[in-house]
Amino acid sequence: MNRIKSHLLLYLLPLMSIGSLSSQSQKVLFDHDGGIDDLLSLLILTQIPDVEIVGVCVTPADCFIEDATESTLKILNLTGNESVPVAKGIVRPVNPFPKEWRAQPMVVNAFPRMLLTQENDQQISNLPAHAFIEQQLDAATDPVTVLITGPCSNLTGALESNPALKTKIKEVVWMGGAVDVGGNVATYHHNTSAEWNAYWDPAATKTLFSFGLDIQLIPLDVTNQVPVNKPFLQRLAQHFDNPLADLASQFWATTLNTIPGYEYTYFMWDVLATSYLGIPQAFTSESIELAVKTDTPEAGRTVRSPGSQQWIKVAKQVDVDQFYDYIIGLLAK
Ligand code: AGV
Ligand code: CA
Repeated sequence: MNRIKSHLLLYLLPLMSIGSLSSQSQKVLFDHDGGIDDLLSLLILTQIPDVEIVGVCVTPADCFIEDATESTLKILNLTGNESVPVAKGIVRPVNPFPKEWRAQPMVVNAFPRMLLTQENDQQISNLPAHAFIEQQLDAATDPVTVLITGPCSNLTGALESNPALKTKIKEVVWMGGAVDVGGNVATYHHNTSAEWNAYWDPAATKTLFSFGLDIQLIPLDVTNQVPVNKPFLQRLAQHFDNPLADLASQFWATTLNTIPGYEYTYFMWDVLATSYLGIPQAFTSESIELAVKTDTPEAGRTVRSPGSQQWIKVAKQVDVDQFYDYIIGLLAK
């Protein structure tokens, strides 16, 4: 009898530890805006161990919503996530992205693997993204990590509507802002001090910082350290027999013709922010009191502002090798 019991225990132990791991899994609400690296971020997020994606929002910022929703549903389908709900954003931009950038995701939907993958429209929530976030936070029993790789208008809208929901948020990880480096907004009526996600809706950025949330910013200060480069693509290409690595390689290949005049390099902006969920130890951050400018010519600028009491964790450095290795490891496993 005892022998049987101990055998049973041996058999059950691994299952029990899996069970306790999954209850410790990070619940993640992901709000992206359909750029190539946003879609790559979704692909990568699905591969991070112990992450449970509780919903995906698509903000019509660096994309056209139809294309980006299609890509989102297909990526979720390809990775076995057909039950994750998807919500479309309807917040309008104050400063829209250039249309040439917004059209980039159209290309990826024409890749053979994407054309051959079904999308499940049943996954689409009947709520617009800001209301969906409100609903998801309201229903959450565990703290939720909100990962944002586009403008933050949906989360700001949700918390404006119901400020008490901020207690449901463990942490906001946001690719946005530029603190001690120049921005990437190069357009009329701007002095290039802002980053695009913060500039798209400067007032929403300002409000987000005022809620007193635990915000981990992944600004240009740190994303500038991780360009999409040929050595990385060559390493990933070695794994072309792995469908996910192959697809990701093709996504990244479309970014090499980044439009001169803005910047010549496509960075792993959003992918870096996403990796923070898996390898936070690779990042060095500084807690900084920030403020957000909302007026021309520096709308959307995130600036040091001692005394503002808006303490934000700002990532300043990343272990670049660890980051690239981590991404290859996730996509090629
Ligand atoms: O500012 C970086 C943000 C990231 O969320 N986006 C791209 C990433 O998804 C805007 C952006 C800046 N430069 C760009 C951008 C470019 N050259 N092409 C497309 N989008
Ligand atoms: Ca983005």
